[in-house]
Amino acid sequence: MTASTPFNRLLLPGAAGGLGKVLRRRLAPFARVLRVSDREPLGAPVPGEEVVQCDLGDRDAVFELLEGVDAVAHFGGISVETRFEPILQSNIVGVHNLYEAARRHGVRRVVFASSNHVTGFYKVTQTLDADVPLRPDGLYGVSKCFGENLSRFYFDRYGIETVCLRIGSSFPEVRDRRMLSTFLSYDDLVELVRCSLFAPRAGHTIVYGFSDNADKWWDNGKAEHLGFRPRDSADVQRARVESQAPPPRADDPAALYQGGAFVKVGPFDD
Ligand code: NAI
Ligand code: 15L
Repeated sequence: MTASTPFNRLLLPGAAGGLGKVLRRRLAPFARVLRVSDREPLGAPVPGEEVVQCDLGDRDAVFELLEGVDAVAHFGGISVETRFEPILQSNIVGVHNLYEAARRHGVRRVVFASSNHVTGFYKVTQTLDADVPLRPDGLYGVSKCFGENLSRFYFDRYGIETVCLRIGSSFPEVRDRRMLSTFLSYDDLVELVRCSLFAPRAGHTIVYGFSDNADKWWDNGKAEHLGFRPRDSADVQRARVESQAPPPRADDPAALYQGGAFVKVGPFDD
């Protein structure tokens, strides 16, 4: 499979989300049919699209969703720290439903939107690679650890390839000082997804998703085979960001740890 031989049917769960809306527009050339899905309404399909409204927590619906699909770019789920119940349904039960359906339908490759929050309790002074022990910074991060481990199992046991994208912060622009390290531009996100879908050999790969920012926390040396080369950088927005707010207190946990404000959220169920 190369970029010149697109997939027959590529599935995009999470198509109504912030990143899903971007990918819905930009992944179309990668497949004969782009099947977009979310539990929220998605509007009418454009030519070359199929639209399926589906909750990932519904096992039978997810089984149907994967019918005829040969690759998945999975961007659906809870994307912030919150109570355990919604995280359980969307990011744990939902991801299990997705992989079981992928196995039964013979899907070959999944690109899984993991998160930097699987290692959010490392200090900002540390440089991490794909092999560091996980240190999630909340229940959301723990659920992404589950997705990474589940996808490892489905590769070792069933041969379904997955590229886990430990995305930093992918937004239209750099919003704060932390994002000077974590920023992933939309163009670089699309390129990372393209590389992850079409690399001749993916196996089970973990890659951090960040642009060519000067202040780096992550080392993607173990994902060289994807061929991902970011072209953008947060640094062109540095002056604006630094003028907007003073530096945080050095003893603020949100400044000490890579997970930023996520390390201070919760608990929820007291
Ligand atoms: P988002 O919250 O804007 O979009 C997530 C989408 O998933 C929503 O449209 C929501 O309706 C859908 N969803 C949630 N639970 C569902 C369920 N049970 N069934 C079906 N659909 C469900 O999040 P965003 O920013 O677009 O992120 C997309 C993915 O990338 C998420 O998995 C997130 O964890 C991950 N990610 C995003 C980062 C970013 O900077 N935007 C950073 C790290 C990871
Ligand atoms: C994430 O995992 C979230 O989905 C996203 O909304 C951002 O908060 C991002 O991490 C981040 O760390 O900036």
